[in-house]
Amino acid sequence: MRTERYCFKKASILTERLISYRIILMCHLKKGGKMNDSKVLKELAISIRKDIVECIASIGVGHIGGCLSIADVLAVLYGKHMNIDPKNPKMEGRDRLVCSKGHAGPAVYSVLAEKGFFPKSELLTLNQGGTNLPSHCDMNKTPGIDMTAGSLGQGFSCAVGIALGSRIKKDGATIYAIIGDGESQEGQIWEAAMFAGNQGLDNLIAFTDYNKLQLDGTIEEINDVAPLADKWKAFKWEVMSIDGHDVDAIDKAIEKAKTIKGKPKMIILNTVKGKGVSFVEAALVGCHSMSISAEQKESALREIGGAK
Ligand SMILES: Cc1ncc(C[n+]2csc(CCOP(=O)(O)OP(=O)(O)O)c2C)c(N)n1
Ligand SMILES: [Mg+2]
Repeated sequence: MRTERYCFKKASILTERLISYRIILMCHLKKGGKMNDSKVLKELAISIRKDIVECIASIGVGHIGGCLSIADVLAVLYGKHMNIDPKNPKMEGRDRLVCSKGHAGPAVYSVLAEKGFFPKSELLTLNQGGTNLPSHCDMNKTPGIDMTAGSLGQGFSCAVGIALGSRIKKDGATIYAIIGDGESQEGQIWEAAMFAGNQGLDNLIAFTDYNKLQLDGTIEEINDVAPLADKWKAFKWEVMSIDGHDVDAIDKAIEKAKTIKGKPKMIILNTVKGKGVSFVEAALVGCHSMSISAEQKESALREIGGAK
């Protein structure tokens, strides 16, 4: 009995220590600390990937490929750059993220849960009756989701509108948007891009998840968007092209983007659809929406690794 109580006490102390360690690290990042940014962001990306797998496996099928490809950019945005408050998701003047490729909802839910917008256990309710986490992003359901998306092309237009509104209000917010490379075939993307470029919306930082795959084939064979950088430049955007899985490169690109005035910024993320889980990566176009068995879930979690 005494031994049991002793073990329980020890376990609670350990848990408390782990929690406070995480809080200290997160506070450190919030204050703009540089020490070990890279290590902490990489760890956050690992946690996000594991959460994505758990979340999608809970219902057995989902857009796992396009979720895993944006885990690193989400880690850098939410781990370091975004001015947000999980206790006050509608905070005035907060930075926004519009995930215009709204089918990557589970990736955004994972980072929101990591940040404490809602309990991580809710991830296991994905797309089930009564859930706050539908398969595609819905701002009326999920705390921390800034724009409903899913009909490709539309979210990005909303991001441009939010950036314009924020500039008029002078609230100092930075508006971030993530669009897909397949999504970039939508005419609406280019209408919004032209408007943002002409308005010189420098509070808008967008990312293209350039994973070279869409729902039913490669981007190149279906309707090639290359040369992507030249297109955005022609629309009066500042453009950078980086390794979308290198958290340091993503961090540096965002830092640089924030200093560039007078135009919107596009950061092209060269990514791998399904990044981090080899059977998902290997499925190529088949990983767009994929079923995940209990065994596959376990093997994916083992492969992603990490401390938790
Ligand atoms: C207007 C519209 N057309 C079609 C779809 C169906 N759809 C959902 S995801 C997708 C492919 C998107 O490809 P991409 O943007 O490259 O996404 P990722 O590779 O990042 O998953 C399609 C065609 C949609 N959601 N909206
Ligand atoms: Mg794609």
